[in-house]
Amino acid sequence: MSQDQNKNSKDEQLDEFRSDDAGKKLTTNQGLKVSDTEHSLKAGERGPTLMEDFHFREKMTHFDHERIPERVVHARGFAAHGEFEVYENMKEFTKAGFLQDPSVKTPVFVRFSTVAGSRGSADAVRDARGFSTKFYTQEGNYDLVGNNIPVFFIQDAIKFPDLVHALKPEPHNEMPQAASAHDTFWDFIANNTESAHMVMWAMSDRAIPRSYRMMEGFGVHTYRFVNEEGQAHFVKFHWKPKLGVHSLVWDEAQRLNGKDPDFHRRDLWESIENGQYPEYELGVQLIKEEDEFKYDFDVLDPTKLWPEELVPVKIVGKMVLNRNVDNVFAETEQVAFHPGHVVPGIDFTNDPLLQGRLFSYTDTQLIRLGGPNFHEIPINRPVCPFHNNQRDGYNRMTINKGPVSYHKNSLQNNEPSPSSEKDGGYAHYQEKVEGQKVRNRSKSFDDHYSQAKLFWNSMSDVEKEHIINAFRFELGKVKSKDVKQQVVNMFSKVCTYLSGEVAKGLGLKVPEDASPSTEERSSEALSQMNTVKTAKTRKVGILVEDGFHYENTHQLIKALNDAGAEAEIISSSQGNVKGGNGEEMEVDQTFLTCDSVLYDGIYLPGGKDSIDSIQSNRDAVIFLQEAFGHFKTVGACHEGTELLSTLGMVDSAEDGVITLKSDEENDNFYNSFVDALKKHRHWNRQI
Ligand code: HDD
Repeated sequence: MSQDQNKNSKDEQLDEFRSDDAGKKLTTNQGLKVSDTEHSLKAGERGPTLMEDFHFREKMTHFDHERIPERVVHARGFAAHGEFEVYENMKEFTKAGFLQDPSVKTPVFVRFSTVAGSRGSADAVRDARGFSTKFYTQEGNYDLVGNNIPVFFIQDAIKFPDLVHALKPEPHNEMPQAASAHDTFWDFIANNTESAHMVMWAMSDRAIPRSYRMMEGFGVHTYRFVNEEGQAHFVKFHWKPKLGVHSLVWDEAQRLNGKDPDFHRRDLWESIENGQYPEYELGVQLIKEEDEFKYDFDVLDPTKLWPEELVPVKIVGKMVLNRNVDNVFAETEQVAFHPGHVVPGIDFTNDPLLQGRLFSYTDTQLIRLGGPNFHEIPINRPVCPFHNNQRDGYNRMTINKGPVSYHKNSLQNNEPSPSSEKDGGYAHYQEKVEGQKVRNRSKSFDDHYSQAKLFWNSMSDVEKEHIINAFRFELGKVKSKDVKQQVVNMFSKVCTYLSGEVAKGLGLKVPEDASPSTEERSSEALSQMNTVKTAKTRKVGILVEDGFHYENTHQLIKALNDAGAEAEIISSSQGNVKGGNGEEMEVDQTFLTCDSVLYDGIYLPGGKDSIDSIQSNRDAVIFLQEAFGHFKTVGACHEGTELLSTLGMVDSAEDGVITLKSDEENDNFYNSFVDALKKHRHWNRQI
């Protein structure tokens, strides 16, 4: 499907800056046609290069300056264009223009990222994921700069440099890359216990998403919606993926980082190229201003979520990502997000983490993008006009006409002139603030453990086991026994079963006076077991060799395609593979070019020769065993079923092992395979 049909006002604007070199003559940056770009100008064929070789100098100098500093956090990211539409008029709550008219499509640019790793690190690491959305609205750019975890490690922005120093590779040896499994991170956690809640999320499956298309996004902070009448609501933002929330398993994630370090970006890129556009619904939780103190958490505390059972998520719109970037550096790398980019109708609260972010993001772009004119970079330009008296600076592109660049003036009728609120001028919400200057935190931020326990209570047994193993893995990599013990002591305040199991794996003790949280509530929305289940966009690997059962393979592919899933033919060599009756199929991947971790399910068609070859191919057998070990749907027909049972994969629909022994059960088989694929994983095998 052509992405050209998804053009919008932002794309039209970007068109002015796009350059297509195909069919063009090579020139210098000054437009001079170049006669040769393979040989530098020399004094004699074997002589030295001449200083006057302007083409060499320009080419080399530009290359020498190609890199810019990577982001201090969220360095590794990938982005796409799309659009957002609101489902219903939101004027009761906010006057934000892009949330009024369901017929209006607002262009968006969304960048997903990991937090800790550098730009060249791998995708499937254990980490929070960034989820940043730039809405190019008619009232200016609005940025929702969130994560896939609804809470944060710290409560005050002044601690952010400490957190990041502890999380990033240790400075003396720059290890480990893109991982929190090391001493300084866990030392920080144990000594900054407000992090307990987010650590629970980071140790859960949420931190190893199956796809950017299958994770939630959260604005994290409490913001304010303000309507035309000046009435305000506290608001939290959610992105809910239409494909549900799904994760990898840890062993699979680690393998993926070697087999395909670009797994998540490839997944996003390919799904957009294939026209399977990722969709997310925008949800809001709203609390009336007068209910600010009604809850047992402080609405300003970014380490707390609002349980959906207490404050339901109202779904208000939908975002579709339908266009890949043309150039990753120009767009994904140069995009500059900022939680302070707001539009009328959206305002801040006094969340001390948010307040500090409002400073940090412009500051970081100044060094990263080289000066104060980064708003002029094409990807950052609003689609509405912008005018002010700011001038000059590195890389200024706008040519401002006339002598006046100050306010107030009479020479230019006092223009550009501020707008009244009625005319769209931004007016800050008139919150009453008073107090003494203090450097401390409100007592209402003191409860570090109740919501960590709420999260734990909400997990299924399988999810709990994953969390225990994640703690064991991470702390198992920590060298300081003292730090490990401190962490076990800390999480004993969440749940002594959790800390006991972790301690058991690490040879540590749970303190006798732990006094764990007494929180008994749970929230269904927090467990991934309750998410949307669909076969759409799932990828199935079909293992075949010459002599395979063509008809059953063909039918399974059809059933998968009908359900919106995809299949790839995997064999020992590229080219065509022959079916038992001479029919041919093109091979997509070989056992060398792919791996089971790249698929959601595996199918093994029958055909004696094909199965004999697969059985004697170590790579193919490992392929099957790994897929089964990662709880994926495994299916087979005829002779394939025998190989599965030889490998200990017992035929059981409940366990996601779907087999077809006789052709009479055909229809049932294909439907059962697709149904099993919908379940994402078959945890019965774990219990
Ligand atoms: Fe941040 C980048 C999300 C707290 C300082 N942050 C950055 C990005 C995301 C977040 C998604 C990548 C943006 C992109 O794709 O370009 N950050 C969060 C969330 C936070 C948070 C959800 C807590 C609720 N951040 C936070 C604090 C500070 C920063 C408390 C500092 C006071 N964040 C930055 C930064 C970055 C950044 C240093 C690095 C690159 C950039 O801004 O553009 O300014």
